Amino acid sequence: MSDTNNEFAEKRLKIVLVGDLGAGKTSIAVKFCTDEFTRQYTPTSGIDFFLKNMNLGCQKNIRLQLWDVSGLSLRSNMLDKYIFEANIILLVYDITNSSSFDILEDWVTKIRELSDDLQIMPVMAIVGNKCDMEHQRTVKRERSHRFAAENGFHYQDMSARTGESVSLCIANLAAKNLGIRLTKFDQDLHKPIITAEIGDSVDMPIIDNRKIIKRRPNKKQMSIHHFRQNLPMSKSTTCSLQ
Ligand SMILES: Nc1nc2c(ncn2[C@@H]2O[C@H](COP(=O)(O)OP(=O)(O)OP(=O)(O)O)[C@@H](O)[C@H]2O)c(=O)[nH]1
Ligand SMILES: [Mg+2]
Repeated sequence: MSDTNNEFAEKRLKIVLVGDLGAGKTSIAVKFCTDEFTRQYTPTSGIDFFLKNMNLGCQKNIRLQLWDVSGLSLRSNMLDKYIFEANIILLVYDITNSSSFDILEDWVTKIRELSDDLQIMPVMAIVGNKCDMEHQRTVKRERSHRFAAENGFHYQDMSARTGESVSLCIANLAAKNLGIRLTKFDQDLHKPIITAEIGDSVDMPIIDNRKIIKRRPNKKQMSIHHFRQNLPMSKSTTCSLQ
């Protein structure tokens, strides 16, 4: 097949999200696929599926299937089916809840047992979710980074609420899996436009090395349009009241 045809040939990746109840797996999948977030917690029963097409660098038409596994599935006899032929597994924990981090050890052990027969090992990443609540972090960074390094996994903090690093993390892992090199420009396309609710509990101390200062009291919403440094029109970060 010629390079041009190859560029448009559909590629599929199966991405499985696992981790404790309430860690934020569904919220990450929803944010990634629809750019929405809800505070309401509705536990996933069994498994949910999400689909998104994306372009990565010069590779068009990548079909990402997200398998959103319930936190209860650690003890389910369906888990082997859920992770079968996975290309990427995201092990999600909540940075404000230590037990959600501790239980990752059990998830890793179980997945390793079940992956024994697999021909291709999936790319695995530890995801520290809810990083918009940095002030309530109970799992030390060194601990989570060490755990990832000891197991040979990638590591990423993210927030399904603000969207920070959600798309970028998945794009980077997908690109790695497909052997695609992403330029800084490609990566910038996956950085979110972050919406902060002023006077609310969202804490975003540093975004792209720029400090965001919350002003209060103010009940209005502020959108922080986060212009990307490398785009032609991007010279600054602007804030606007809606
Ligand atoms: N502040 C904040 N809250 C979040 C974030 N992600 C998820 N939540 C909240 O955490 C709760 C649980 O999120 P879910 O995405 O349903 O958790 P889950 O991992 O899918 O849980 P199970 O389906 O039970 O396994 C919900 O109330 C979400 O609104 C985040 O990044 N920041
Ligand atoms: Mg869920």
